[in-house]
Amino acid sequence: MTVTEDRTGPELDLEAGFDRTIGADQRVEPRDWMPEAYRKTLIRQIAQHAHSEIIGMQPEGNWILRAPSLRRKAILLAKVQDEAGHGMYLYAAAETLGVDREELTEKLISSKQKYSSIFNYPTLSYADIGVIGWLVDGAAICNQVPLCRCSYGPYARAMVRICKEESFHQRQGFELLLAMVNGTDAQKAMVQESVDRWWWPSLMMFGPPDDDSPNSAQSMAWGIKRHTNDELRQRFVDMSVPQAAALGVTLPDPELVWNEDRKSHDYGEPDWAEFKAVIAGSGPANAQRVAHRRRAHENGAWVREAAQAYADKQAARAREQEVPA
Ligand code: FAQ
Repeated sequence: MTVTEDRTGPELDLEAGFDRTIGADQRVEPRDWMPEAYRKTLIRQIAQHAHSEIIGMQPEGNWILRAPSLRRKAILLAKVQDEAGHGMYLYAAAETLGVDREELTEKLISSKQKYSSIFNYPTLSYADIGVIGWLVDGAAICNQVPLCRCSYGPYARAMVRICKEESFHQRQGFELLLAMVNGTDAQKAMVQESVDRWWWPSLMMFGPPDDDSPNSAQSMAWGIKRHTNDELRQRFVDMSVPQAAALGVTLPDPELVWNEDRKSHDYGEPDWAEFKAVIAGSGPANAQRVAHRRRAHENGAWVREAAQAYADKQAARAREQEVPA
């Protein structure tokens, strides 16, 4: 815990208290004093993360009606529902910083806040469902496990549960791909074609290279991020190579090779111009994703109004029943 804000003690150095908390690797909690820039950075990152979970339901949701069996449909439905739950925990974590969920949704549907670049690519085959589980959830886990130690308590705690579920998602993706690569030649080819499309966008999920990442240094100093974008990307590459071998698929990078000196894989450069275009709104599915989210929000207006009317009625009843002291 940090020093709680106490404006009656003028000698109290709030910033020094915050710095001590960060220096001691302790958690900052919602009622603790925090620099405005720390609050803003967290709101930016947590909101982007929450939006990603919510928008991330769309590419997978696209296959619920076309899943090849009842079992696969049930698995996919459960996964998509989990993503909705993750979005809700994360919006709740953002709300502890003094923003409103409604305001964040408005910023998403007016494209004023970002969501992960990865969800701007279309899901063209059923193999994409397995590859999203394997690579996209795999990348999400690499990035998010360290966030369980984030300096901001509510975000760190939300990440613990989310990571458990993402691990399960990753396993189900791998299991689906294992079934497909052991199926017909056409199924195996479908998996390879999907890996070819998703590999590079998955590497981009970790963000720009470290020397082009304006937020990393400060976020690391504050204990929001625990590793740089490139460190996590490297970890993901090293983790994925043996998994690709187990599946019998090729990762589409001719420069991918084991480096004995570094005890890591060397790999090629992602297309950063493509990444910049996608996060600027010109990816293959940006317009469709945001329009779909906007429509869903508008169509849900009556539910929010009904819930509000019910809450108002309950509050009025509770007031009527209050016995005057
Ligand atoms: N996409 O200075 P940095 C999931 C932006 S959840 C879009 O390096 P930072 C679950 C960045 O915001 C996936 N924008 O930024 C799932 C900044 O822009 P701004 C989401 C990106 O914050 C699975 C600018 O570039 N996960 O997959 C991206 O220090 C399957 C400069 O970058 C999270 O959000 C990107 N990939 O590091 C759901 C994890 N990368 O705001 C369904 C939490 C960077 O200044 C199915 N977030 N940008 O205008 C993080 O760890 C960090 O925010 C990074 C970026 C690492 C993403």
